[in-house]
Amino acid sequence: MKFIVDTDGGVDDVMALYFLLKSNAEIVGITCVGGNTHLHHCLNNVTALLHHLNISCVPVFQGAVQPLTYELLRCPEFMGEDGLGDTLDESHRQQVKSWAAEHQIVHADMDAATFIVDQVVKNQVGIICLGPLTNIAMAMNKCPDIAEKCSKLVIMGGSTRGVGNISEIGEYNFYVDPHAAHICIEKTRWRNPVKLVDWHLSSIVHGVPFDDMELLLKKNPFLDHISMGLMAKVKAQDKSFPLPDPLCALVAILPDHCVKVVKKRIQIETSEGLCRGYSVVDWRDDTQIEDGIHIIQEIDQDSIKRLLQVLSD
Ligand SMILES: [Ca+2]
Repeated sequence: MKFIVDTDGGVDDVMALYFLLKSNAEIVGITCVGGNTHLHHCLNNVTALLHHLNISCVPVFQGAVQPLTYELLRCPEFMGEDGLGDTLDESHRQQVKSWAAEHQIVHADMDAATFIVDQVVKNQVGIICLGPLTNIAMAMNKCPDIAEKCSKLVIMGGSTRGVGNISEIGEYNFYVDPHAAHICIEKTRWRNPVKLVDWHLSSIVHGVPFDDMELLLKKNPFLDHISMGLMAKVKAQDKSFPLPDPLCALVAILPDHCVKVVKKRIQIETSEGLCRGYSVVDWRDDTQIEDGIHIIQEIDQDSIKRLLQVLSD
């Protein structure tokens, strides 16, 4: 199946893209959105990965600089100013820029939402969403038909059990652009139920033990370098290393390895305040419902091992 990857260019986004590209997933394009870092840094980070892997056949598109309604809220304390822990020096950046220009990696003639509409309508591609959902909501607003055409929508976002990361109960992607999450999760009935990889799954259920993560990164100097700062921050406050975006990528290309999935209605709190961005799940009704989101609750260990193996290569 063909996919667009929509990303906000942080450390785990780059890991997810690394996993997808190394797994030979059919990526027809990468769309960037302002989130963990500013849009221009996101473009640079994605092209830095493509340069590292010497892949020049995947086009990159510029999307939204800001969320639909709120001001952009980044988290440089975790991912640095540039989204990769400020680890790439200026000469490396310049080298990547020249390479990207030479190979025409970034397509400035088409914005991300237009590319998404074009590919979904023409080719019924799926979308893997690793950042705030601004680009997808803009594509929906531009052409509501994409809901009927999109073969698969897999989203990293939300927190279905009340444990947040950017606030007490708010997960970053939904918190930053809750209006876009509302459009994509609550308002739109997609052809196939949305698959949701939430913060609870990423941090509590499938957090990777630090020893395992450090062993893996030792074998991959590129990923090790960009994740040094994040690793130190996470070690200081968490019990394990979460891989939200790589898990989202895993669910997209190996859906049969989701061993526990529930279908539930979810609403998104859009107003400012304590519960901003919260993904409110209706856990009351256990009967089958017509509409609803597939919340991934557990992924089998074999596929997690495969993910870690690819990341260490
Ligand atoms: Ca992300």
